[in-house]
Amino acid sequence: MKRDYEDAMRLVLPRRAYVVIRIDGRGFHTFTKHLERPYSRTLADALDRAAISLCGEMIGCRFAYGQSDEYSFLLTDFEKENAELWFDGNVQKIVSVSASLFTGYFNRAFAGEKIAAFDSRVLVISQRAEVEKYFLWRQLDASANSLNMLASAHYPHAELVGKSNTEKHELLFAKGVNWAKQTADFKRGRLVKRCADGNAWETDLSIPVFNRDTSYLDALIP
Ligand SMILES: Nc1nc2c(ncn2[C@@H]2O[C@H](COP(=O)(O)OP(=O)(O)OP(=O)(O)O)[C@@H](O)[C@H]2O)c(=O)[nH]1
Ligand SMILES: [Mg+2]
Repeated sequence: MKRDYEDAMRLVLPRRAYVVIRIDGRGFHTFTKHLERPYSRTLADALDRAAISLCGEMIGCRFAYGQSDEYSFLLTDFEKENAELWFDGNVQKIVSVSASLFTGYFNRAFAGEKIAAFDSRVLVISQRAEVEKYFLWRQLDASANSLNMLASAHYPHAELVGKSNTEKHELLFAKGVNWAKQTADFKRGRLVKRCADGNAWETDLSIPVFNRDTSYLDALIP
């Protein structure tokens, strides 16, 4: 049974590569229906608390980047000769346990009536420059999401369909709303990184625009 059926589905990550685990809220369009619009601090705080707890459980976690209803964790196993890979790189273990831990921690922190669920996926990236691009990509998505959320808090969906980002900025401007003046972490996302003591984890809510200040990610990616 084990060899014929379990082992047949056993997928293992390669060693000494960059591993990204992305966790994303399931159906959060509906889950967040009654939350603060455009941006909910309650939601962001609960996601941050869950990310901090998960960072502390994963082997080889370097940092995590969060925005909207998602968090991406970077794991590495090559700084030391004998460094371990979380669950020895067993993909099914990594995605199922990361999703279940994050879900548990989030629901405990959020303490809502409905239960939130999260999916998890794992990516392997071989080149450092591509890891940087991955996080630039998620941050571009953060800004796009944040503009859409702001626009849809002021205009009905039908008026925004097919509108470019520039047009959305203009529509908001017409109502005296400026996206640029919104809280930094709702525009750029948030980071969970190790505290100076090297043990605990903390959030950074005032991260730069990654492709404007490249030194920030540069210092974090091994
Ligand atoms: N009210 C509110 N909603 C938010 C906030 N951040 C994210 N969301 C919601 O979360 C959704 C996340 O989008 P997606 O992950 O693309 O879609 P989803 O509905 O979660 O669907 P799946 O991820 O495919 O399961 C957004 O569409 C928003 O509706 C927030 O700060 N406030
Ligand atoms: Mg989602």
